[in-house]
Amino acid sequence: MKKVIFIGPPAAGKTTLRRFFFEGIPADLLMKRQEPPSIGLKHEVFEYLFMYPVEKKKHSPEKVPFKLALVDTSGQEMEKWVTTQRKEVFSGTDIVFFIFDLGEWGDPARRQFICDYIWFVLKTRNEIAPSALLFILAHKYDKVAGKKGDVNATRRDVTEGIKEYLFKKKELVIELNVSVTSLHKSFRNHTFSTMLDLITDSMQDLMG
Ligand SMILES: Nc1nc2c(ncn2[C@@H]2O[C@H](COP(=O)(O)OP(=O)(O)O)[C@@H](O)[C@H]2O)c(=O)[nH]1
Ligand SMILES: [Mg+2]
Repeated sequence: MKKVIFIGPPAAGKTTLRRFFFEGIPADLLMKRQEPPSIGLKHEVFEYLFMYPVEKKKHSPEKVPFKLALVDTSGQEMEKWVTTQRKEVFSGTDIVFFIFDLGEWGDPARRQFICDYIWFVLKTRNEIAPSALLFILAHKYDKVAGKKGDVNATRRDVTEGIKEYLFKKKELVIELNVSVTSLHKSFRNHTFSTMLDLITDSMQDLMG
């Protein structure tokens, strides 16, 4: 059983992405639905089966059972979140998706919070699940895209911003895997294939 976690600040879009990607619920329907935000550390677990296309020499598609855990934490709780729940969430994890709202990236205080959160995730990953892969999703690109939006420029800006923060504040030099996503009409196909590529590539690596 593989374990995937979706982690990040509340309202980043984790639940929506889960339903869009794993449950095939139309994005328009998801974006219309206003669910009350959950308060406090929320840890939900879902079980899925992931399938691969038939390979030449094999007769049936490969199936990989995996567990998806969704974790929300707000600022104050991150500090408190140090013992049992941290272990429960990270132990045995194969893939970590860190999801944040790009609409917050322009605000220096929120940007710092996001970078701190990533640092916390990296630190916890290193202690509890050092071989887990980390993928950062800079989500809700539609909020910042504008008319001449350039996904790659945004991706570079976010990647460099996080790396610079980790270097300056934490003396950490690290390569990061950042993808820009959105469920807006014009980006949802890109988002779906980005997530599919990240998951299939890493599942294949994990299966050896
Ligand atoms: N503009 C925009 N809003 C989104 C997108 N994805 C999700 N949302 C909205 O963001 C809000 C929070 O989403 P949710 O999945 O509940 O966040 P979670 O707390 O991380 O699970 C909801 O109102 C969603 O409709 C997106 O790509 N663009
Ligand atoms: Mg949620």
